[in-house]
Amino acid sequence: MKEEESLEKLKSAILKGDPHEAVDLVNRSIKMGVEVKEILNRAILKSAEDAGNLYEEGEYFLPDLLMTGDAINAATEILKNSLKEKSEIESKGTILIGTVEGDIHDIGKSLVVSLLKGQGFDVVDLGSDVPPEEFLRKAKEINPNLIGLSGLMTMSISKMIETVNLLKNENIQSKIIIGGGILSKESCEMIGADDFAKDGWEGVKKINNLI
Ligand code: B12
Repeated sequence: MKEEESLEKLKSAILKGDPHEAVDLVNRSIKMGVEVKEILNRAILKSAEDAGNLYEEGEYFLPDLLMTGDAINAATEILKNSLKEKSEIESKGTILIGTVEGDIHDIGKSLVVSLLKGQGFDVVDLGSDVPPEEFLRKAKEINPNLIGLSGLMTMSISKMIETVNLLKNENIQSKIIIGGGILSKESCEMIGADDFAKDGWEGVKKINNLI
């Protein structure tokens, strides 16, 4: 099987919501020497986008989205180990991260966590559906160099604004980066964050610059 064919099959397996086939195809792609970033961008993120479009068009329903989510989760779980392997000994800084309140999407955020750990950061992951007060409480406790807020839904933007406002009003000095496909330069300015990222690699690059 060629690289292209393997990634095409992986996309179909995810869209079918078949975690076992997805895992098998990720392993096969890795064995073939396909880079982790290629597997993610060309197959996993692409199928997530396709599933989202099918959902918007009324072709997919919530159960389909759930099955796709399971397959994405299973596929990314294997990649996380490869992303973490490069871990350095000395810490580059501490990062507090979580998905904002009302939003349970956490697959992308967890990938970013793995990428950051692989880059040598200490990461404290608050999980998903995290209230602004929880970000504040933990920020006061660990004094992170940077706080990352994740959100995939349009309505998460207002929660990001609330969270950033609370952190700033309480004089938290950590840099703030927001991530998720819905974000733009304009929404980033509106939210009051220091920067935003549409994907994990861009995020890591920007975090390295911010810290
Ligand atoms: C899988 C999925 C689900 C799964 C989530 C499982 C899980 N544990 O996360 C389930 C089925 C549970 C789900 C539920 C819902 N979903 Co949904 N879901 C998706 C889907 C198909 C894929 C998301 C995904 O995992 N992508 C793969 C990961 C790897 O990519 P990512 O999350 O974008 O992350 C990358 C970047 O964004 C970035 N990043 C992410 N976070 C951060 C943070 C920082 C700090 C940085 C630097 C970078 C960064 O780096 C990551 C790696 O590159 C998207 C479609 C899409 N286009 O995104 C819809 C989508 C996000 N869902 C949507 C909706 C509407 C819902 C529901 C409301 C449906 C419903 N009727 O109940 C619920 C929401 C429930 C809630 N309260 O949160 C909409 C949101 C629309 C909008 N604009 O508001 C989307 C866009 C689908 C669509 N097109 O309509 N969903």
